[in-house]
Amino acid sequence: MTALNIRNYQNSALIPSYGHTSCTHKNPLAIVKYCNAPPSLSLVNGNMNLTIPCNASDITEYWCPITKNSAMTFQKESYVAENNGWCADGENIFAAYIIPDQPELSLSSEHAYKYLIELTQKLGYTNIYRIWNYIGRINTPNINGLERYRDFCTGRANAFEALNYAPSTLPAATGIGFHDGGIAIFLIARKTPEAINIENSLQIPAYQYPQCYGPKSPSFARATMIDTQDGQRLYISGTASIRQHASLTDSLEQQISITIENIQNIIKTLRADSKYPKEYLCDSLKIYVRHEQDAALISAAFQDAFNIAAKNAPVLIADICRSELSLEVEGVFRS
Ligand code: 3EB
Repeated sequence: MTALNIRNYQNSALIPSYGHTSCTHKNPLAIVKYCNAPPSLSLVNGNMNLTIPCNASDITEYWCPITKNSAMTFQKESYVAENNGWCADGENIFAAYIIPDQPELSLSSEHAYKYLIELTQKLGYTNIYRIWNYIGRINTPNINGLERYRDFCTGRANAFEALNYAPSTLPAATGIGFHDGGIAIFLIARKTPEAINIENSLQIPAYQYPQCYGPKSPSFARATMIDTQDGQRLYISGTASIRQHASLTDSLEQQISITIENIQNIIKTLRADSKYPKEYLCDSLKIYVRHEQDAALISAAFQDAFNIAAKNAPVLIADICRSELSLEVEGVFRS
């Protein structure tokens, strides 16, 4: 496997967009469909098509490189097998791994993470700046009685430890559950090395959660920011109603307002630091809602709080990694 040497998109980054107007999603590296279908990977017109099983939603997400000159076209290189694949443009890579369902998940999760990290190293896209994890039946026990999310977290942490990742170098991530399937993991990475991982002063780092949440803590930062040829992009991790390490779940309204404050606090902290830009605009959100009947209230609150149109803030009906939580929200902001 050799990656393109042409840095035709130097210092660009992959961002998601949604909907069906093809002109605004020109030349994607990957298209992710969240719909009622089994997990799958395929190559279509030179880009990767990834299906994530999501019973109650039908969302299409396009991963395109951003550049100042939007008319620019670029070469792509890709490889897709049954359970893993990638598509790259010389600066950016989108890589995915599907783990078939099984009674115990930590060893296969460790293997998938090692595979993906080593793949990015081999191809030269060493700066992994954002990861997504979609886990079938996330809140149910595995064959040994350990919750499947905690089982997955163990394997993921073991992979990062084995590859000598210091906790502070872990990128932003999302951990979400769908009704069936094993695990689908995808990541975005690039050749330009710098990334800033950001924590939230209202929460303890996830990688320091106490053991009551599982044998190994979740491996992710609250946000990752990278510089691009078109300003900064801030990738906010899946964010929920958690303060320090405890879930706050008195009411749905409380979960909404705590989650909004958590995202706002990350941005507020950046704005207060003279090293970083002063203004951040919301490019897109992805809103995960456990109970379909809560979707309208939750999505209206987030559209309002972050001044974002509904078409750029899709709602997915999904399970959240802590069974007591009703929502989790991720997003991309620009400076
Ligand atoms: C939390 O803050 C909520 O395991 O990759 C959010 C984002 C959550 C990512 C992950 C989990 C993950 O702990 C859950």
